[in-house]
Formats: sequence, C-alpha cells, structure tokens
Amino acid sequence: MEPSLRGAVVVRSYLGPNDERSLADDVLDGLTRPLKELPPKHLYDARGSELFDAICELPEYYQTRTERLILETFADDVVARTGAAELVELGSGSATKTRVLLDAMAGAGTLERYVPVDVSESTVHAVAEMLSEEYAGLSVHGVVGDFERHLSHLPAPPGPRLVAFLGGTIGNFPPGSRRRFLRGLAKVLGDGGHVLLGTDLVKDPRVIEAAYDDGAGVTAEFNRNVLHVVNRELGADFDVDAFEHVAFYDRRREWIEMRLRALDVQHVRVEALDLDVDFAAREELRTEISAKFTRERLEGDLAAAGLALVELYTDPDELFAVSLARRR
Ligand code: SAH
Ligand code: AVI
Repeated sequence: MEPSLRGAVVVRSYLGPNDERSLADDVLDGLTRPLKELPPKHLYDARGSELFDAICELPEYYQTRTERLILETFADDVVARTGAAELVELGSGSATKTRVLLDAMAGAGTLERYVPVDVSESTVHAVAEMLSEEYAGLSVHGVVGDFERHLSHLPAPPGPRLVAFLGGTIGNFPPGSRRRFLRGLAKVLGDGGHVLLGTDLVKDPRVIEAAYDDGAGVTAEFNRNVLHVVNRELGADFDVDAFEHVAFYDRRREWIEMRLRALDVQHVRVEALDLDVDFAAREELRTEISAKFTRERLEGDLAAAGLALVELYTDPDELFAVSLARRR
C-alpha cells in the first residue's frame, strides 16, 4: 500500500518508452488508413493543455462554465450521497472545477485524498502542488499516465472513493471503447464507490458547432497543435499552416468531429517512422470526436458497464449533465 500520510504529496509517472511508442503506433496506424485519423490524447502537450484552458474561457464554449454551475449547485448533494473521502479525477487537466468538489468534501469533514490522473505531466505536477498548498492536511497522489491503461496503479482508497471524469471527455471515445472504458472504471470504484461523469448533451447543432469553431480561432490552433506534436516528437515535416480547422456535427451519430483539411496536395515525411504520407487537396485528417448525450444514451452506456445511475444533475437550460452512478 502507498504511504498516505496526512498532507503528503507524491506524483508517480507510468509513462515510459511504451508511450513514446504509442504516439508512433498511432501515427503509423492512423495516417495509413483510408480516412486518416489521430487519437485526441496527442493534442495535450504543454501548449495543447494551455490552449485547452483558453478554450474553456471562450464565450462559445458553454461546457466548462455550465458544468461548474452544476457542480456548485449539487456538490453538497454528491458528497452527502457518497460520503467520499477520496476524489480520483481522470483527465484532471488544470483541475479548475475540482475545488468545488474538494470544498464540499472538506465542508462535510470527509476529505482525505485527491488523486489527479492525466497524461500531461506538467499539469499533474502543478495541480498536485497547488491543491496540497490550498487544502491543509490534504494528501495528494498524482498519477501521470494514460487513463485507458494505468488505472491499476491507483493507490488503495483510504475510504469511500469518488471517481470524477469531467468536462465531457468521455465523449471523446467512440461508442464501443466508451463502454469498455466505463467497465474498467467500474472496477476501480471499490466497495461503495461512485463515479461522477460530466457529459455534454444533444442540442441545437449550431450551438455545438460554434463551441468547436470559435471566432477567435483558439480551437483551430488547438486542433493544429497535434501536427506540431508529430513534427517535434517524430521528426515529421507537416506544413501546419497549410491545414484548415474543420468542425461539423454529425446529426445521425450525435457527435461533433474535429478534422484538419489539407488546403492543397501535401507530401509529409515522418522521419522516425521512415514513413511517407500523401494528402490530396482537401483531404481531411480526423483528430477528435466529441459525443453528445441523452439520458437514454447515458443509462445504456452505464448499464453496459455494470453501473446504475443514482442521480442526473443538469443546468436549467439542459446544456450539460453530471451523472452520479454506482455499481449495480
Ligand atoms: N477535466 C478538465 C480537462 C478536460 S481536457 C476539464 O473538465 O476541463 C481533457 C484532459 O484529459 C486533458 O488534460 C488531457 O491531457 C487528458 N487526457 C486525454 N486523454 C488522456 C488519456 N488517454 N489518459 C489520461 N489523460 C488524458
Ligand atoms: C476534453 N474534451 C471533452 C473537449 C471536447 O469538448 O470534446 C476537447 C475539445 N475539443 C475542442 N474543443 C474542446
């Protein structure tokens, strides 16, 4: 068992040579497909994480402020129902909404430990330092890792566990992987544990498309950042400015896609993989899907993972939802 001294801060990294290979594997696999694709986790290097934080402040990106409002309204109820002593947060990023939950736990006198989990090493370190300073006596156990592969490295819970997965990041999985991921998540809840899941809701496509194609062009920069990552990490020579940002809502699948469209024919060399990739003029590379949810979809996905909805919290305009669930 991990040391769990009151107020102790530790950060463990589970990223290694395998993970550098994971970018290489994803590029080799994704750029040689008929519809070129890269998984969204590679968007979040230090610059990508900063750009995402800027997105959260945009007027068009309603998700962050709405989820914060929901948490502010219902955090006490979540803590009363779960008695949570530990908050595990997957894809914690800069953890701006986390304080709302930690404050409610502290107010109820149950708060013992916070466990941020993120692939972005710099943010896990920064958040661990900052929150341990802000909350006297709080133990922080940071995990730098991939939430699809490293959940077995979570320390043993000191008491009832609440696993938060906020921001709508669950929507970045395609439907099948989403259910597989939730099954894995259900396993780490332990006895009496709960999950708190933030999801964006189905709504007018124009509202959704504006949120992913803001007037200031921040989302476009965030999207293009993945090409900078591949250039830097794998010695590729993408002409980044020769790709335009595309965001469109797929009404049948009820998800939005971000793509990068080559403005013209482009030949790309990926030195580390000894790979040559050709883009036709206007050919697109998919960089993210972001699924939007209905109550039915949520209940179906949770049930498929052996989870049952305890409460579905939403805002007055029903833009966003935060679901509390436990094992059946
Ligand atoms: N929870 C925050 C941040 C959401 S952005 C919020 O609600 O605002 C998504 C976060 O998930 C980023 O910090 C990114 O680095 C992280 N992330 C994406 N894919 C990941 C993966 N496979 N494993 C761990 N973290 C991941
Ligand atoms: C992190 N994730 C839930 C964001 C989303 O809305 O899908 C990432 C994002 N992509 C474009 N803007 C924000």
